[in-house]
Amino acid sequence: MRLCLTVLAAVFCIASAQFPNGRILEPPIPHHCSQRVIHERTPDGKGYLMSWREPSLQGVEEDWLGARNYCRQRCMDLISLETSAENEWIKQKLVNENVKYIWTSGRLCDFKGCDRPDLQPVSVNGWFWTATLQKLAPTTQRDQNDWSPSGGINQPQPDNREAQQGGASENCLAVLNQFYNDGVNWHDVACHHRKPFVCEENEDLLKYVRYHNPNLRI
Ligand SMILES: [Ca+2]
Ligand SMILES: [Ca+2]
Repeated sequence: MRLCLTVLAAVFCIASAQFPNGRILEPPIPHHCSQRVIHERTPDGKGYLMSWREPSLQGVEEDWLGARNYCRQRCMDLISLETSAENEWIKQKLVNENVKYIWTSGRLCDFKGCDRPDLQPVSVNGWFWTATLQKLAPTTQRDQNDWSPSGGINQPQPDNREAQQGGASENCLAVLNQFYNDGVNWHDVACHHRKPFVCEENEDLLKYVRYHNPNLRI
């Protein structure tokens, strides 16, 4: 399977290859979309939900897929940090609100279709924002991303540390707040860890649900 190029396709077709353990990437649920909670809006009007501010999520942390699915059921997805402005904006929230870490939608391409020439080597060119299917800059372009210069074994991120130590591959992108006394910045982390998360409204999911539910206010 290739990386799906449209979000409507992505709603249904990435899941099987990405999550062989039977869990799926879930589609939006119209009534959850219409009742989605927005904690913050950026100047361009896009809405965000912070899991730690949501009373129904008190004490709840999710693994990467669980967090994505919570967001997607609400016509949102995990936050994608496409611009430096958005990155700095969310980092300031983590500092101000004393949040240790969050999941983002960033992921290393690690499934069927990732042998595409432009993704090679995958450890450098294979990171993308799953919410928008937009590639990140190569990990070697340190001024075009916010990977931490350090981590659990004092190596620049992404270091795939857990796999190096015999554990799971670190295929998901989290923002960590001084976890290794290394600032607030990006780390590759194994996707099974549970963390708070930030959802960002997803225009394509909103469009899709609006189109199929013309009478619902979304
Ligand atoms: Ca974004
Ligand atoms: Ca790491």
